[in-house]
Amino acid sequence: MRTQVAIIGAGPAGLLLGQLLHRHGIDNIILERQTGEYVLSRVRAGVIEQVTMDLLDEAGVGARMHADGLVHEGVQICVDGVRHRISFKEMTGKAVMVYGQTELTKDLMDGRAAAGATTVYSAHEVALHDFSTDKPRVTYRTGGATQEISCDFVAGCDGFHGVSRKSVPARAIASHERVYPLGWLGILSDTPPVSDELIYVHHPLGFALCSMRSPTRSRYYLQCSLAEDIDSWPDDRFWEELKPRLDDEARERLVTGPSIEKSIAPLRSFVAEPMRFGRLFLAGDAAHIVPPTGAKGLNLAASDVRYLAHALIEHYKDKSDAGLDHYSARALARVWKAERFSWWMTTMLHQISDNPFDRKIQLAELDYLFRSKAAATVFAENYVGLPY
Ligand code: FAS
Ligand code: PHB
Repeated sequence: MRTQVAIIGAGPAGLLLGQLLHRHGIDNIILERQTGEYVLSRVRAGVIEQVTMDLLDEAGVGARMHADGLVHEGVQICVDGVRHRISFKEMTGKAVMVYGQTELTKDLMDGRAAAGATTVYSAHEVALHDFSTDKPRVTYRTGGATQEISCDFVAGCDGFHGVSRKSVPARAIASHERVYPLGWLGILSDTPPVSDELIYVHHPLGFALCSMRSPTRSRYYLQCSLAEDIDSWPDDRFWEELKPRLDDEARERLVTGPSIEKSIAPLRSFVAEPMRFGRLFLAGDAAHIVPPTGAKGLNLAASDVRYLAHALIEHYKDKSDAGLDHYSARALARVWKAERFSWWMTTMLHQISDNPFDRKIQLAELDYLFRSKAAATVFAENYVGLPY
C-alpha cells in the first residue's frame, strides 16, 4: 500500500490530523491498535478550548459539539468550604466548552467514515522503518498477515505508551518528567451535576473535582494514592469519600447513583524533545503528558495537530518545508506553557506535601488568586487556552 501520510493512532490527535489532511486532498491512512469500540469506551477529557473548537469546525466535525456542548464562562475553586468564582468572560472575553472526549472522538470517527478515509483497527505489531530517509515505511499485522505501507511522512499520534516515540534512537531524543505521588479516581454517573460550573476543590482530605458531561450526566474525581486498587472502590465508598470534601451547598445538591465508568489515572508531567525525527512527527500524548488538573491534554493534542496539519498542507500545496522545519519548536513553545499551568494547578490544589510550610504556600497562592485581578487574569488566560 502507498499513502502520503501514515498516521499511527486513532485517538483525538490521529483522527483530527487525518480529517484536516483529507479536507485538503492529502491522502492518509490511520493504523489503530485497538478496536473502534475500545477507543470509544475510554472516558477522558471534558474541557475544550476555543482554539480547539475552531479547529474542530475547520475539520467539519464541530456541529454536535455546538449543539450538545455546554459553554462555560467561568469556573469555581472551593477552599475551606467556600467557593470562589473566576470569570473567564470578565478576564479574557472568552469561554470554554464542556464536551466529553468520547463524543469528540465519535464525531471525528463519523467524519472520517463520511469522508471514506481508511482507518485500520486492530492493527498489531505496528513498526516504523526508514523515517530518517525520504522513503519511510510502516508495517503491521492484521488477520495474521504482515502489511506494509510506503509513505512520505509518518505522524506518531499513538499516545504515551505508543510505538512511535519508542522508535526514535535514544541519542536523538531527550525527555523531561515529573511523576506526582498521586492519581485521580474518576467516576461517571447519570446524575445531575451539583453546580452549573466546574468546582475544583482544595481540601485537607485531598483534591476533588466536580465536572459534568450534560445536565443529566456528572463526572467526579477524587485525589487518591497510586497504591489504590479500583476494585476496592465500590460506588458507595466513592460517594462517602467525596461528600466531606464538598462545600455545604454542593453536598446538599449531590445526587448519588450507580457509576457507568470508574477508573484511576496516574498524574504525570512529561515532555519529549524534539517532536520531529526526519520524516516522523510526534503529536499529542505521544510527545507529552500533562496532569489533567488544567484540562490541557486533549487541547495540546489539538494544537500539535494544527501546527502539523498546516505544515503538511504547506509542503504539498506550496512546496515549502518551512512549517515542517519549525513544527517542533512551535509546538513545544505552547506545550511548555501548558505544562507549567498544569503543574501549577496540580501543586496548588492537591495534598502533596506533609510539610506545613508547603500547605501555607498553597493557601497563600489561592488567597492571592481570589483577591488579585492580575492573578485571576493569568489563571483565566491559561485555562481558556493561550493563542497559537
Ligand atoms: P490517545 O492516547 O488518546 O490516543 C492514542 C491512540 O493510539 C490510542 O487509541 C491507542 O490505542 C493508539 N495506539 C497506542 N499504541 C499504538 C500502536 N503501537 N499502534 C497503533 N495504535 C496505537 N485530558 C484532559 O484534558 N482531561 C482529563 O480528564 C483527562 N483524563 C485522562 C485520563 C487517562 C486515563 C488518560 C490516559 C488521559 C487523560 N487525559 C485527560 C489526557 C487525554 O485526554 C489525552 O490528552 C488525549 O487522549 C490525547 O490524545 P492522543 O494524543 O490522540 O492520545
Ligand atoms: C472532565 O470533565 O473530565 C475534566 C474537567 C476538567 C479537568 C479535568 C477533567 O481539569
